[in-house]
Amino acid sequence: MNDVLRKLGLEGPLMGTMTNRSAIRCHGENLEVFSPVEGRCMGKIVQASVEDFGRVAEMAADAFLEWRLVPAPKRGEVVRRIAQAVRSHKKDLAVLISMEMGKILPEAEGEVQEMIDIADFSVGLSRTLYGLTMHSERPGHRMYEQWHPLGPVGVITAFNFPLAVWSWNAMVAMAAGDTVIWKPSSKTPLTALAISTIAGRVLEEESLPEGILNVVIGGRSTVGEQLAADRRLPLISATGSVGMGRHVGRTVASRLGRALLELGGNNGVIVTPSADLDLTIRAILFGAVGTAGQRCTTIRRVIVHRRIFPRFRDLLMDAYRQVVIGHPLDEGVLMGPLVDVDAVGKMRRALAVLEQQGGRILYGGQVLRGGIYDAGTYVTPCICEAEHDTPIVLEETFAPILYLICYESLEEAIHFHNAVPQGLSSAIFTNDLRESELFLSHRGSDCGIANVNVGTSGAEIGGAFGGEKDTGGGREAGSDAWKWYMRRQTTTINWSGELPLAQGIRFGDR
Ligand code: UN1
Repeated sequence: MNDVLRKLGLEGPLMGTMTNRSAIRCHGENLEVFSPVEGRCMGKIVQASVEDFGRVAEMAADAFLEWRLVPAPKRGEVVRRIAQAVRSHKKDLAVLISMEMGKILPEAEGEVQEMIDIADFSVGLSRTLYGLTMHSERPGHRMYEQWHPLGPVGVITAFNFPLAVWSWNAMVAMAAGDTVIWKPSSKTPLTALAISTIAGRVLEEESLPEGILNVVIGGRSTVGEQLAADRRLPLISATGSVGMGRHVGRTVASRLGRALLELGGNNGVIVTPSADLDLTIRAILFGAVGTAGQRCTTIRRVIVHRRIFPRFRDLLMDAYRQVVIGHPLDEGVLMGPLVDVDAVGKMRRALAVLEQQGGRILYGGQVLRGGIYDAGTYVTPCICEAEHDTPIVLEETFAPILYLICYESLEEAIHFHNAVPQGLSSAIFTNDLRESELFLSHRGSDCGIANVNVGTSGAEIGGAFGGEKDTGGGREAGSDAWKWYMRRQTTTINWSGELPLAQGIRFGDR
């Protein structure tokens, strides 16, 4: 591990801010970063104070004035070089992610790949920031809309995707001509400093001004509050819990800023009698147990037709019994630890509440002990039986707990599916065209993502990512999500020599 930290430039006492590649002296409290894998301290960081944040915000605002002048395709060229640099550090970054938050190495490598993909996407984007042209109702007039860089953008991210979520924002924002101030989760600051060093080196080699990509590591109540309230930041993109999003959303709204919120999910899948059960079980296993149930896209509810319920339940329990739980860097391990002991406590409490509310644990949910397990962060993934409206089922517990719910008709299944406050990702497993079309129709899933015969997690970057209701309504990553990061301007040009008014208004005509 020390070797990886050295290769990524993370030795010695670390500062909690970076502007491009330069660390700024910080004056906040010390932060010790513990790995959930063996419970050891991985690094120490002096966090940013409110004043330190202010200095970084000023630099980001100044850098924006220059960065926005670089032609978009040239900005794309810088992003392309960052993607290249990430490719050459893929393995080291993945090991760091695994050790810092516990996901298994293949998933951590997938996360780094997700950054490479969005960077490549943003290179193309830098030449395709298209605006529409429209026909004017007035003779001799031309109308079109154009997209300008927006400003310095604040990005708040969670521990579970310590690299990818920032990159969906930062790479797109860079192509758009914005600068970025990133507040990573205090559980995963090392990954943030590592990628900032890699990207910052490219910015330095390109002789770009300090302050294009910035990190500020600090508490929610200090740095987080300042970031959300700072009028210099026209857009705040926040990923995390519904509670955090509500708070940030309120603060940003009170200054009439733009908030892009990607919050909790409570993702359900419907399994109908025509489903290919082998494929379904494999998809659900990845969706529910992958990242130890700590993705916002994790499958949390499976709504199964009564006729196939017993068979489905038994097959799924068999699959869960095969899951190897252990060191996330070891081959063959499918599930690493939860992010910390606190997360284990929350899982245990949710299971106790479920039982009080009439639900039943069918498999798993134990805290493991002995050897590496003594870190206290390893659990067995859990399958439960519940009603669709059992109160705890309506909440997102960020842990590998899966609720099985029984249904009779597809209309009822869709009702059960949509009857939760969150609306991120969803899926149906069926080989019946009518069932899948109903699920995808306006009478079907109410989520931002709706899949057929594919689980709810593991989305590709090409699509817009985000969800409805308590998930916050934001869209990040591909498609036209870039529009959040730019300022739209509608333009009318009169080349006629006359002054006809729109709507046929005559005003003081002689
Ligand atoms: C998240 O958990 O916040 O679709 C993001 C997925 C990943 C991203 C998840 N591409 O599961």
